[in-house]
Parts: sequence; structure tokens; C-alpha cells
Amino acid sequence: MITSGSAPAEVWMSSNQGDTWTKIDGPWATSDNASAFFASNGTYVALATDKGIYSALLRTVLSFATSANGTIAGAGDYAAGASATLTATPSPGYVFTGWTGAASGTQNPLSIVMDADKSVGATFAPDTSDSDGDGLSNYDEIVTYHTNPLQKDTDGDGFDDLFEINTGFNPALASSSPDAASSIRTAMEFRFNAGAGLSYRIESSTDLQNWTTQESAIVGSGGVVTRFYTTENLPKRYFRVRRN
Ligand SMILES: [Ca+2]
Ligand SMILES: [Ca+2]
Repeated sequence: MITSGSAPAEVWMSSNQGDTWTKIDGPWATSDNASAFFASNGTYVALATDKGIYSALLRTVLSFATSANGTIAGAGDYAAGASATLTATPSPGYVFTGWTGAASGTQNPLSIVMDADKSVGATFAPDTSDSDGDGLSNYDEIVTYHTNPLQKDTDGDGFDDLFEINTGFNPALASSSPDAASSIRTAMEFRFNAGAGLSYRIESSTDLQNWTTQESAIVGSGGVVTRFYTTENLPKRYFRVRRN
């Protein structure tokens, strides 16, 4: 691409767009049909058809395709053969995943050679890492819940973000807190007699076939041992006690 303008002070030409430059004597004027030129790094480049110079250096243009969830820096005009540095910056909650168009791979920043006009795009994806280890991805924290991805208890109310979300409270607002929220549940009381110094274990089952140890090494004192177990989501549950 060549940009029109007034006559340049100096005119240089190249046949290979970058490596070898030759100064062409002037004077140059628009009337000489130095009809188009541009300046780059202090060097003038011209296309002058009436002088038989057809291999004028070209300016290259780096442009970017619109990318969702991030931006790319580095667009602009470059002398042919110059390098351009592309830098992709993801929006908060996203990560850069790769270049598209005239660039490829995942290196960032990336240097490319401007040997032609180029258009580059970038892809970004939700950040699925969990920096503070609270069970919520960085994307969920930043984009969905507006919580701090580096702090388990964003609003400092004593409850982690995930617990607040699971119990219907706002993890980013201290005035919305599950603090002291209570409920009454029906439980089952299980009792057995345990001899002094003897060891027992409590097992439970939902089908009388497969038994799971609920508590082991219960040492008796010559009296009744009492335990409570929830019945929530357990329409059938059986208990037994065994001597160890
Ligand atoms: Ca997290
Ligand atoms: Ca909290």
C-alpha cells in the first residue's frame, strides 16, 4: 500500500522490499510523477512511474480481526520486511488460547515479519483455573459471581464463596450472609449397651446386604451408648452394632 503525499526529500528504492536500498537522485516533485510515497524510520520510499522505477518499496499494514473477550496490540504501518510485535491481552476471567489469521501458535507476545499486509486474530477462553482453591473457577468468580478469585471468602463474612452460592446467599455482599441460618431436621437415635472396656463398632446399611462402618473403636463403660444419624435422603437405613 502506498500513501499519497507531496514530493519527498529523498527517494530510495528496492527490488526486494527490505534488504537492499538504493538512493535515487532527484530532485523529486509531484510533477515528476513521484505520485506516492510514505516515510518510515526517516527513509522515504516512492513510486515514480515516469523514471521507470516500478519496484518501489511497499508499506505493510498489520490489522486485527475483532476478538471477543480480549484485545490485541501492535496494529499499524510497518516498512516491508520489518518485524511487528503482537500482544494479546485477555479480558478479566479469560485466558489467551491462540492466534488466528496470519499468525498461529500460542506464543505471546509474538514477533512476525511484515512481508505483506497481514490481518491477525486471537482467541480467548474462560479461565477454568481456581487460584484460591475454593471450588469456583476464576471465570466463575470474575464474570459470573463478581467475587475475588484470590480470596475464598470475598466478603469476609466467615463463609467461603462457594458455600454462600450453594446456600442462596450473595458471596460478594457481607450483608447477605448465611450466618446463624438454621433448620430443624428429623434424625434417628441409635442406642446399644456397651460393656466396660469392650470395643464396638456401628455399621449401617440401606439394603441389609452391604454394610458400612459409621464409627469404629467405641469403648464401652458398662452402660448405654447413644448416637444420632440423619435420615435425610435415606428412606431406608438400618443400623447394627458389632464387637471388635
Ligand atoms: Ca476460585
Ligand atoms: Ca463470604
